[in-house]
Formats: sequence, C-alpha cells, structure tokens
Amino acid sequence: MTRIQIKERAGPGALDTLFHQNKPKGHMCTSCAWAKPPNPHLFEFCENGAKATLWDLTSERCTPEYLARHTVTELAARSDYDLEMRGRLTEPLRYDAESDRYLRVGWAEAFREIGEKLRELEPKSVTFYASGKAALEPSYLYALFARIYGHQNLPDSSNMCHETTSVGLKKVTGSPVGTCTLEDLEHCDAIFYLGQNPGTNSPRLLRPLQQAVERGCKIVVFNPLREKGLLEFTDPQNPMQMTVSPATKLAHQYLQVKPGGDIAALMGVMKRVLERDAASRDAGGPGVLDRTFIDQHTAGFDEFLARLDSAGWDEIESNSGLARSELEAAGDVYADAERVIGIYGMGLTQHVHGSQSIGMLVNLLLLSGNIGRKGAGCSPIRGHSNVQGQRTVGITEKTSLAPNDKYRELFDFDPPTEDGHTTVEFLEAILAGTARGFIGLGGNLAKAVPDHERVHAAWRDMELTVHVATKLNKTHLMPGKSSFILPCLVRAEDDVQKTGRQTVTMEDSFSHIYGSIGKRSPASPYLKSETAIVCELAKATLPGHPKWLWDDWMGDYGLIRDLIAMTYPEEFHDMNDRMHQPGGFYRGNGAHERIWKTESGKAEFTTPTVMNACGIGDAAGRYHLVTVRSNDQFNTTIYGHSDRLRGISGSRMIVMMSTADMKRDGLREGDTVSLLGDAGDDIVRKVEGLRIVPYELPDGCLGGYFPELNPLVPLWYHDKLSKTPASKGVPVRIVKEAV
Ligand SMILES: Nc1nc2c(c(=O)[nH]1)N[C@H]1C(S)=C(S)[C@@H](COP(=O)(O)OP(=O)(O)OC[C@H]3O[C@@H](n4cnc5c(=O)[nH]c(N)nc54)[C@H](O)[C@@H]3O)O[C@H]1N2
Ligand SMILES: Nc1nc2c(c(=O)[nH]1)N[C@H]1C(S)=C(S)[C@@H](COP(=O)(O)OP(=O)(O)OC[C@H]3O[C@@H](n4cnc5c(=O)[nH]c(N)nc54)[C@H](O)[C@@H]3O)O[C@H]1N2
Ligand SMILES: [Mo]
Repeated sequence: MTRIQIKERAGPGALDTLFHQNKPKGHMCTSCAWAKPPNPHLFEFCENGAKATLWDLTSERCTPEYLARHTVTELAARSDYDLEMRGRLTEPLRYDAESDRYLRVGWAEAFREIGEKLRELEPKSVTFYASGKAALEPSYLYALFARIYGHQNLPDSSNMCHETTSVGLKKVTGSPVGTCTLEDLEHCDAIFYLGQNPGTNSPRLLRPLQQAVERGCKIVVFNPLREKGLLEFTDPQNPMQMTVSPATKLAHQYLQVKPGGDIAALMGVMKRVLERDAASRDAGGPGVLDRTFIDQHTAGFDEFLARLDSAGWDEIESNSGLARSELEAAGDVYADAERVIGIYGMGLTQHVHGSQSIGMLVNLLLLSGNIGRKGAGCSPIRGHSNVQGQRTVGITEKTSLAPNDKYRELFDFDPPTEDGHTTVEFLEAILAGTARGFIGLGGNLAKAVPDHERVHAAWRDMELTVHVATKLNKTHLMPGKSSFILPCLVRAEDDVQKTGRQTVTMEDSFSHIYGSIGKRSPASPYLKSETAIVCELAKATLPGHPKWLWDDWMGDYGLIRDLIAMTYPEEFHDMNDRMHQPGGFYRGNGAHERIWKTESGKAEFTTPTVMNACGIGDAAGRYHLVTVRSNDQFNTTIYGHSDRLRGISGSRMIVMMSTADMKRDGLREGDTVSLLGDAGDDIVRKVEGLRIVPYELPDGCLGGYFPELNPLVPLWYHDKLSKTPASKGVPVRIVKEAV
C-alpha cells in the first residue's frame, strides 16, 4: 500500500476510502467507465483507479497565497506534472491582468461577474465544455442551463474520444453505445479485440478477460503495438504490491495491424468466414452465416458482399500489413465460435475513417447474428467514468439528441434548434475569432486538443474563460480577458447540501447507472460541488422563472433525478429507488433487443469506401504516428515518467520505432530526433527532442505519447462523420537532430 500512498501524498484514511470504491453506497471510481459488478471484490479497484482516487486526495494544496506569489506567465512555463503536484485548488480565483496573477475572489462576486459577462455575450459565441467526469445530476443541469441561456455548444471529451462510436455505431446499429452487458462476457466463445489497451486504461477488464480465456474463449487482438496487458494476464487484484501472478496467455492471436489497417484486416477475416460458410453448405451443413438474421434484421448485405468479393488479397495485405494466413486463421476463430463479442477503443475511433472501421467490425458481427443475443455484441470501451452518461442526459451539440419536447413541457422555454459546436468546431471558432466565451466543467482542453500551438495563440482572445476544476492545469494558465477558476469537490468527498449528504449517479460502458456517495472531508471548506456551481452560474445568468428551481435542485439532488426520470421515463423511471441496486440499474439498449433505431430500421452493413482508415496514405519517408497513453497518466494528468507495461521509463519525450525502420534510417537506440508533421498543408508542425526507443511494431509505424505529441495532429485531420481528431495514424517525418 504504502508505496503508492506515499508517492501520491494522500492524507490519512485514504485506504478506507479505497475500500468503498465501486461498492454499493460507496463512491464510484473517477478513472475509467468499466462496470461495477453486483458482487464486488474486496479490492474492487485497480492500480490506476487507486492512483486516480489517491491523487485526488493528495494533502498538497494550491492556495491563493501560493498563486499570488507567481505570475501566470511563470506558471505557464512549468510542466503539467509540476502544476498537478501543487495539489488541490482551495478557493475561487479571478485573473488579474495587471499583475498577471490569479487572486482570491469570493464565490458571490465570482458568480455575479460571470453572470454579467455571460449576459453581455451573444450566447451562440459561448461554449460549455464538459470532461466526462461530472455526474448525471450536474450534467443534466449544465445542458439545461446552456439551452435556456441560448446555445447548445455542448461538446465534451467524447468529441475527442468515442464520438466516432456515438455517430458511427449509431448509424449502423441505432445504438450510440455498446450493446453488451457484463454478463455477455461470461458466455462468449471468441472476442475480437481491436485498438484498446486494457492493461493500461481499463485494468478491471482484465479479470473478466482472463476468466473468459480460462473457459476456452479465444481472443484475437488487432493492435500495431504489442501491449503486454493483452499478451498475458497480470493480476490486478493485488494492485498495491503490483505482484504478478503466474502469467496466463491472454491473446490467442496477436495481429500487429498497421495503423488504420483494421478495415482491410476485417475484410480478410470476412473473406475467410464466407469461404467457410460455402464449404459448410457444400458439405450439407448449416453454414456459418445466419441468413435468417441477415434477411430479417439487416440492410445492405448484397452491396457489401459485392465489395468483399472484389477485394483482392494483395490490397488486403498491403493495407493491413498482415499476411493472408494470419487473417484466415482469425476467420476460422470467428467461424468456429457460437458467440462473438467485438471490443474496441481509441485505435478504431481516432482515425479519419474511424466510422468505417467500426462499421466493418459490426459487419463481422452481423454475419452470424452476433448482436442482440446472449454472449454476443459490440462493446466500445469508454474513457471517463461518466462520459457515456453525460451524453445520455443531454450534453450534446446535436439537436436530434436533445430532449426538446420535454424541455418545453417541464421548463417552459424554447430550446435552440441550430446544432452547436463539436470540440473541433469550437477550436475552429477560436481560430476564426468568433468564440468569445468558454466554460469548462473539468478537463484540460487546450492541452488535449490537436494543433496546440495555433489554438493556444488564439485562445486568450476570448472575453471570458471559466474553469470548474480540482487542480491547476495548463488550460487555466491561458486566461481570457476575464477569467475564473472555480474549485470543486471530487467524487470521494462528502457533498453536503441543504437537505444533507447527497448522492450523485453515473453510467458505465454497459449502460448501467450507479449511485455514488463520497465520505471524505473536503480538501478545503470553500469548495463547492459541481452541481452547486452549475446552479449558481445559472442563477447569476438567467432571469427568475417559477419552473427554474436552481436553489431547490442544488439543495436536494433527488429532485434533479426526478427531472431526469421525467425527461427520460423509459430508461430512468424510479431512478431514486433504483440507483443503489447492486450492479447498478440497466437503462436498456435497443440493439441489445434487436430493435434497430437506424434510418432503415435495420442493422446496416457498411460498404467501405477505403481500405485503410488513415486519412493520408503511405509515401516514401512518411511514418504514421500512433499517440497512446502510459499507465502513469490519466490523459493530460501525468503521474510520473514510467510506462511500466511497455518497459519504458525516464522520459515521455520518446518515439517508439521498429528496429527494421531504425536500421533503414540509420538511427540507433537513444538517438535524438524531431518529428515533423507531413499532412501536406503549409503549416509547420514540429516536436523536438525525442529519444528513439526500439519497440516491436509494424514498419512505417511510430509510437509516442499523448499529449506531448499533440502539436503534430492537424485540427482538420479527424473522423469524417463525427469530427473526432485522428490521433492515431498521424503522418510525420523523422529529422535527426545534431548532437
Ligand atoms: N490509466 C489510464 N486510464 C485511462 C486513461 C488514461 O489516460 N490513463 N484515459 C481514459 C480515457 S479518456 C480513454 S478514452 C481510454 C482510452 O483507452 P484506449 O482506447 O486503450 O486508448 P489509447 O491509450 O489511446 O490506446 C489505444 C490502443 O489502440 C492501439 N492502436 C493505435 N492505432 C491503432 C489502429 O489503427 N488499429 C488498431 N487495431 N489499434 C490501434 C494502440 O496501440 C493502443 O494500444 O482510457 C481511459 N482510461
Ligand atoms: N494525441 C492525442 N490526443 C488526445 C487523445 C489521444 O489518444 N491522443 N485522447 C483524447 C481523449 S480520448 C480524451 S477523453 C481527451 C481528454 O483530455 P483531458 O481534458 O486532459 O482530460 P481530463 O482527464 O478530463 O482532464 C484533466 C483535468 O480535469 C480536472 N479534473 C479532474 N477531476 C475533476 C473533477 O472531478 N471535476 C472537475 N470539474 N474537474 C476535474 C483537473 O483540473 C485536471 O487537470 O484527450 C484527447 N486527446
Ligand atoms: Mo477519452
């Protein structure tokens, strides 16, 4: 225990707090969105979840006295790691341009000034961003506040993450979220596992994967990098000692696909499945395809089949970087399995044609009716602990997803009908000078986005920037003309309002909703909850109205849940009674029941228009860079410089490169290089001072860390359908630096 606890400098009682993590009537982990099972393990948290919570509970404090001693310019030159290490913010702060410092301000004054500014600004020039942590209660009210105020510029971290799923998976299955439940994992015979790294990013998923393998389930992995967590199982039940149990082999097949090569790879797999189907029928068998399902439940099969027939193995091999024999073996695993699940993460979503990659995975599943029955389905692994839930309760820029009829009925106002900004569109508005105001409910947005330098230069022109945050970060240090930092409680902390201790709720990757109760005493007596801050901001901005009961709502979150239940009665009825149900309550999923809420009313086969999901193809001297996370970070929050599972330590300014490519370019381990953007526009994108680390990955592919390499991702390089930045498969060139 002590090692992590001391390292993170968490206060006393931290261990007790961890025992309540992810348990009924406890608090829910702030890290990832993996399920909280009905019969939790004593240690129902992983190394990373423990880290995230203990990091929140640090005893370090970033006080107004400290900030008064340092200018913003001076602090902005520090690393995110150093800023984090200052600890928790304790009081509201206002930027003072004259002294270039953040200075203490009272809550009442802060709310009044922000309200006045918001009233001066044209609502459509303001963006309300949310990072996927805030619970359903503040999120519901945040979206309501935005729409009453007059805009739906409501992007959230999902716009850089699983928006490709929200749009792409919805297009083909009608469901913007995964179709599986945790139970399905107990019954599948094969898992196709693409572009997600559970060892680092969702360690609690490792145990169900191990159990599946022990039952005889075969896992076929597609990933350019050999990720240790997928190769063998290391026991996350002893997160504190980080002990390693005797390793179980996890992946049956590990296919090191080229960046974006999943479209071609899945074509190859499906070619084999069709061959096997024909062979089975020729021999008088039932075939591999579920033709009844295809006839009754799907559209577009014939068109897809024609494209599959015309695809040659040459084009499949060159676009995927995989051999025919490997893909045929994977096709055999699919054909032999009764029940198959497809799991994926950022390796599919963060590509220019990411929606098509998802479409191809769904095609594979549809062939044998592997959606909407036990032990089968499509399971995107979400990032933040409540990112899925925020979308569910109205944080969306899309009018079609806003509950506008209910808004009219319950709150007596006319919501905007013009779509708002995605994250990319917000950044474009900043560059164009039309974005005038920003409120960030969490996140370190300026650091997490593509094209850093260009965006940063324009960010400070905004009239108003407001950050609801727990710790200081780089985005806060880019103040607009008026700028405030409003410090909030974390999830493990006691949230006491007028009617007593409050519960908040969130939704996991499997559409289950859980109550979460914090019990720690807050890091400072001046902190407010996110719900209270949203209500106070709304009160300070909007006129009074008999149906807008901000004071009542912030006094009793049960009333907000009643509103959520009235807005979404089918899914959230009796929410207050059901939220502490062990394992959470299931809000249901159409595709899970084979109800397809798509344009055609059926599950749709995708006919791909490209064979590789990268927006820019191969060329001499060009590499495709994959930006990933290490186990020692949570997004832009860097805990340390070790990437334990990849065996890399000491620095995050590195480039992973295959030994064959190193040899070809005359590079050696430890050489220092720069990466230059190679997107073909006239903007110079460059990151210097990167050390070469030999790593097992496909030729032509480089690996490196997010967010250090974000300056290399062009803002316009994003998924075609959803505008999710394509942070995997970024075209770059290597320049050797003089020593
Ligand atoms: N410890 C920790 N946990 C986290 C986070 C964190 O930063 N730290 N972040 C949270 C968030 S917000 C998110 S969204 C999730 C992210 O979790 P992941 O989806 O696992 O995200 P990444 O680390 O970006 O890793 C993506 C994986 O895709 C692979 N990949 C890259 N390109 C391709 C490709 O073209 N095809 C295929 N098949 N694979 C590819 C990479 O090698 C890598 O293994 O994790 C969440 N959990
Ligand atoms: N190149 C590249 N870029 C990427 C990605 C990639 O893989 N590659 N991944 C993308 C993805 S998937 C995502 S989700 C984004 C994430 O990018 P970020 O915006 O970095 O994500 P967060 O972890 O939400 O932000 C951390 C900040 O949130 C604040 N915070 C922490 N806890 C709380 C809380 O409980 N409440 C409030 N109000 N604030 C809190 C703290 O101030 C902290 O500094 O980055 C995206 N950018
Ligand atoms: Mo994410």
